[in-house]
Amino acid sequence: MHTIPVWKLRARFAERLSELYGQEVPAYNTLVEVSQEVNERVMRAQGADAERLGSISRVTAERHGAIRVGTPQEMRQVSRIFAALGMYPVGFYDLRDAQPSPIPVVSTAFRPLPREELALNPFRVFTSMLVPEDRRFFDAEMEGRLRDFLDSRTLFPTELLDLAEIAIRQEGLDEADTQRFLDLAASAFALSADPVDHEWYQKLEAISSVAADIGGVSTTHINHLTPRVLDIDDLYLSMQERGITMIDAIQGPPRWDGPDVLLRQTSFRALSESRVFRSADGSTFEGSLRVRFGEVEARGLALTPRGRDLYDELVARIDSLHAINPGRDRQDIAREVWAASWPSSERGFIEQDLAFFTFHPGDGAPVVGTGAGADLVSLIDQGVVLAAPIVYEDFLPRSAAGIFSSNLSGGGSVDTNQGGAARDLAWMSEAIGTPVRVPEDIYAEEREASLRQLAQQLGQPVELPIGQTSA
Ligand code: OOG
Ligand code: NI
Repeated sequence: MHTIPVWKLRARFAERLSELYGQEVPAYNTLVEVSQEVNERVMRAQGADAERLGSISRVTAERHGAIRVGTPQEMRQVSRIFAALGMYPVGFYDLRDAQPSPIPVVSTAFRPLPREELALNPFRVFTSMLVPEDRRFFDAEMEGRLRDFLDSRTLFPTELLDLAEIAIRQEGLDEADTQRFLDLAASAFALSADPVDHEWYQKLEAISSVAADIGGVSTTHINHLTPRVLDIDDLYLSMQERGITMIDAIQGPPRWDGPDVLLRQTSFRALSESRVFRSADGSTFEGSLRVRFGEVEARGLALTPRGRDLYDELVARIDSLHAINPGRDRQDIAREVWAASWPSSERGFIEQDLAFFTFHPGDGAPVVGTGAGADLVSLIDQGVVLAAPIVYEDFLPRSAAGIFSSNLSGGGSVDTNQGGAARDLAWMSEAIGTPVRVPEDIYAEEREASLRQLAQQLGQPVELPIGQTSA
């Protein structure tokens, strides 16, 4: 039997979803087209530098999608489908206290873990799960009705789940099973033609349109598919030139002259799609829903916990400066704060332990082993060691909240006097039945592994700056 390896299943699945989403949401095709134009422009202008945070073949194929499910059981099932594609849960995001609009979900992202797998195909899916037990959103009666509704539906057919188990066991599938698996998986993520119970949907929508999108319909669906661009400011303007209205701003860090960090995202608003509804008397009628949108992203350096603390502090500073001076453009304030607070080069990020890198032998003359730990920054300055940035592979809760809320149809209702159900990474791990990894732990392991190897190659231990643990 010729086995299609897991990474290829993942790449083919990402392609299938891209085709599907392009048919369902044609503006997505424009977004992909413009993203490719932007990436080609950046490649022409910057040459090899453009590929510092990922090869152009990776970036061109790179997508993230998002789905929303209702129950731990649905979460477990989808986690098996993703495991078959070599994607595992990373990060815990609680969007219930998001501003400006709280969303009754907790989320994780399924993605490949090792660098080599990411390089082969980095497909990831931001996956949110409803919290019907949260009394700030749902009273006991609504919780009960939601549970009954969710427990009675089947998102993923048994045949699909069985094929996922085979793929996990065999680390791939033969061609016939691959095709069947991809057909079933893509159709599980497609928009359903099932009539939507109008009264029930509206009742949920009054609480939260995300709750309605999850618990008001009989299936799940991919709600956006995001290409990666090398210049998101160019993309933003180019989309507007094509007549597509984007949300007000790019979410995340500002554009500036130093290294990009984490993640910058922007989107166009959900478009109205026609759907069939069923009214209380059983008759059906054609209506429309706005839930699916287009998003695009640019990725930067993965920040260390120290870098992340600084990032969070700066975002808070930008917020308070903006609150004092609401007439000023937030982006202008952000650029000033950025320029005043971050080092302007990757070297500075290494020196101050702000971002993750891997380290490799360079062409510089090898230093004679002294036995003592050699200082990494001076080895880099001497050309003995080369630093390669680790790109941020995860998400930002604030941008996620911004993306969610720019697409909400109504304000929803939240009763802040009620208690919320406790949820955290440990809870999510338990619910999925597989450990949810902490993003920074994965980046740190990668850095450690490169330092261990470097120490061997140089024949002497190498020390990270500012007392960071080294190999
Ligand atoms: C997910 C929104 C979050 C991102 O890129 O931050 C997200 C959703 O709308 O379900 O995809
Ligand atoms: Ni997204």
